[in-house]
Amino acid sequence: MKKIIFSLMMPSVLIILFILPVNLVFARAFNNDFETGDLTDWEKTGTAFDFQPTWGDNPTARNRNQPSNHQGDWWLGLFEKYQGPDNKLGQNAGDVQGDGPQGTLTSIEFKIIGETMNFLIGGGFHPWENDPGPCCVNLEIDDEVVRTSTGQQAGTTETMIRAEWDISDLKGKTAQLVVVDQNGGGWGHPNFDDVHQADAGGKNIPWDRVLAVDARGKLAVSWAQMKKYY
Ligand SMILES: [Ca+2]
Ligand SMILES: [Ca+2]
Repeated sequence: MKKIIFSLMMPSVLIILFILPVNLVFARAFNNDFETGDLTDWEKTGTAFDFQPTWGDNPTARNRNQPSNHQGDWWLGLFEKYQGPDNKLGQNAGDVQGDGPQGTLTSIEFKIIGETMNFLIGGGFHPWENDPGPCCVNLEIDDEVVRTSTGQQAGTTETMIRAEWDISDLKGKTAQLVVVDQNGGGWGHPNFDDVHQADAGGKNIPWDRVLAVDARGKLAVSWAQMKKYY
């Protein structure tokens, strides 16, 4: 009798231990485009990101004649200080924080599984290398910068364009993105939005699939542990 009850219960135990963690992890997406309207999945230092992400085409709202070219509603515009029509901070469209504030914004960890990484970038030309006050976006592995991009050198502009890194040699590594504003002077701010990894065909890989890679490792362990009980 005990054996029958055990046999009946075992599938339920398997479902709870096997399926539940998978669902929880597979539902996970990364705030890669700031469309949460906040800095979920990112950790800031300093003051540059205190009023980020910014909402809408604020450069156009302040007659800059350099449209932001952002994706969705929200993006990182480090000169801007406008968090949308519903903000309770007394901000108005066109408000700015200027170039003064500095800081960094670091993403959660993720696996490199794509061939390339692409994103929107604009703002000042202050490269990570050879500039005492960099404004840039870096890809870091073990706290070491392995890729970096900054705004355009010729015709510096708020308007973001899509940039791409070849990351094929980094596959399997665990990485983080870091947005850097270490410049309080002229054009001392980066703009950034909508980052993706892409496959060999250039197709963006959904972030929930990227973040599920770790889960597969955990899944294999759970399954091996379950088999021991049989
Ligand atoms: Ca966005
Ligand atoms: Ca700045």
